[in-house]
Amino acid sequence: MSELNNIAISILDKGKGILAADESTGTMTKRLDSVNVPSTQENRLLFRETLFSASSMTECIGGVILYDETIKQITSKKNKIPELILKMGSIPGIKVDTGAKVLAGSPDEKITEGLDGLRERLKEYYKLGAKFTKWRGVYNISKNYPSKLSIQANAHALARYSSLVQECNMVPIVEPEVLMDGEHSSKECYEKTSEVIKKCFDELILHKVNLKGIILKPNMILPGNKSKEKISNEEVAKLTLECLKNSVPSEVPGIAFLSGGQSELEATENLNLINKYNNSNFIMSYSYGRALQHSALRFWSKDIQNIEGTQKIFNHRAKMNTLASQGKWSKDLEN
Ligand code: 5MM
Repeated sequence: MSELNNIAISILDKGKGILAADESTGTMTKRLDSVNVPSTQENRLLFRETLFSASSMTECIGGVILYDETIKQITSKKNKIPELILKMGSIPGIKVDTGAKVLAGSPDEKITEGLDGLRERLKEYYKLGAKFTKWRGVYNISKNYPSKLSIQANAHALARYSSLVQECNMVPIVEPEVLMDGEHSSKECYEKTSEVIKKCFDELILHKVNLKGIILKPNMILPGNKSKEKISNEEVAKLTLECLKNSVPSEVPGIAFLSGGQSELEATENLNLINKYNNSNFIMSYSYGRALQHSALRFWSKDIQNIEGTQKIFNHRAKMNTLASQGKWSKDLEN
């Protein structure tokens, strides 16, 4: 079991973070549509291969979360994708949930599916080279939500998933994402996120998950994106730290935040302040999708053969976030 702890720590060690490149084909198609690039298998591979062979993969990216299609693809240089990631000095991981579906009994909410046949799929991914996995539960905040039912059902699924993943000798990333969408206040985000995370740990403990061998991937504490409330980055950092200190058991080695729709700069600045104020033993790093790829994707879309230029942009974002994971980022480094 200390093997799992070693994997978790090596993914997040020395300011390293995670590249969440696990967009399902539907989400990736939306991303590519937004920059007018056709969403073909070849283009999805080309963009991802461009990122996975960038130099920051060695210095900054401790792990990459892949999607089922990507983990099975072969690069232009005839390498398997997990081999390329390993060769660059990073660790391949895989998203194993099959998506969030309407929750029966509370149809305005979602339950993440994918437990049926999971044990067999995990064995296959392990053979393909995955050392860690990801499962995301989603919760929306409004007057009556998240309901007890969605909090309970998603925590149960996250725990059953985690326990199967550890049985297969991989590290589960546990991602309960309280969405930023809505008019809610930062106080409501704080309260709901605390409740969601506490319930997840109750279930993880019940399912005998080794907490030293997981990574938690939570949202930061922010007001909703349609809220009138404005809070400073310092407040975001302090609220986030307080929330996690009160809801995450101390055995958990690392916390890797999702960006959740924050701009690239906001996600970096907030992470930096979190690390400046962090007086816990948790490693606080990043597992960003949009906040690592947005500028790189826009640049790449103008000329999809400009590998070097795209990598330069991606390397910069990765470097900024790795500095932020150590509380060493400052705005002037952005230029
Ligand atoms: C990369 O996006 C992942 C979701 O893809 P699907 O919705 O297609 O399954 C997502 O789970 C992601 O890993 C996290 O939400 C973090 O991404 P952001 O963009 O919020 O940092």
